[in-house]
Amino acid sequence: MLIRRNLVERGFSLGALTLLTGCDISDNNAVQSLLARFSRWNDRVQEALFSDRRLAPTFPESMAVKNFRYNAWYGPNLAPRLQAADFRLLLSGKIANKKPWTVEELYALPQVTQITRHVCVEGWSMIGKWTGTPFRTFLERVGADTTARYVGFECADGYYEGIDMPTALHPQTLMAFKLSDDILPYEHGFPFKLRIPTKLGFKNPKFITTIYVTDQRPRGFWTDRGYNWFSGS
Ligand SMILES: Nc1nc2c(c(=O)[nH]1)N[C@H]1C(S)=C(S)[C@@H](COP(=O)(O)O)O[C@H]1N2
Ligand SMILES: [Mo]
Repeated sequence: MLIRRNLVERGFSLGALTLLTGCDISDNNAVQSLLARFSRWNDRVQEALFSDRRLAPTFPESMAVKNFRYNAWYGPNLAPRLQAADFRLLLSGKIANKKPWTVEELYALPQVTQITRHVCVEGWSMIGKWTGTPFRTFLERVGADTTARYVGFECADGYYEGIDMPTALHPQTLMAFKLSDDILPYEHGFPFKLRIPTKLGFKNPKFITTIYVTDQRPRGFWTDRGYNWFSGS
């Protein structure tokens, strides 16, 4: 446990190091490639240590905030406003039934509630209450090949992310339809977002329009900009 903690912390401080040291170090290709190599090694170790039995902490309802903070690389006024009437969730890759899903169909899935902490690398965290269907339930419904290695996401704002299959099947990984008992507001990802309490905030994609199952590791918007791919426990 202690070892895992250290590795995870080292993963985060690697990102912090890159930020802190600024241009000098990032101009240096040798240092850059060493950091990248270390980061990839770190991803492999974290992936190997990941256990689907290890749960993120949950909290009492009284600790959940009502007005959850918004974040994206642009302001809330520019956030996509996906409309229920014409929204279709597209599926591709190693999935048996690729029929697109409407909001009504999604919201008819069985649901659970969880109160967990969202941690953003930008230095804030917040406890929220999310309600939705376990992602595992959805993947089973559509006949996803759960022996494949990854699940990838494409989003309406051009964001993209991916997670390893053990994380996709983790019992706390949700397709969240509600935040604080209300249908997810537009800026938080209506009609749903992926809520993964074992991961940093940037690995929780919003405005998802396509889900695909693949053996090739999907790229991530922030990973392409220097953050660690695994970024979680
Ligand atoms: N499509 C999309 N998803 C995204 C982002 C984004 O910019 N676009 N930002 C990520 C980051 S860095 C954070 S901290 C959370 C913020 O989610 P929230 O607005 O619901 O708090 O969304 C994540 N998912
Ligand atoms: Mo974030």
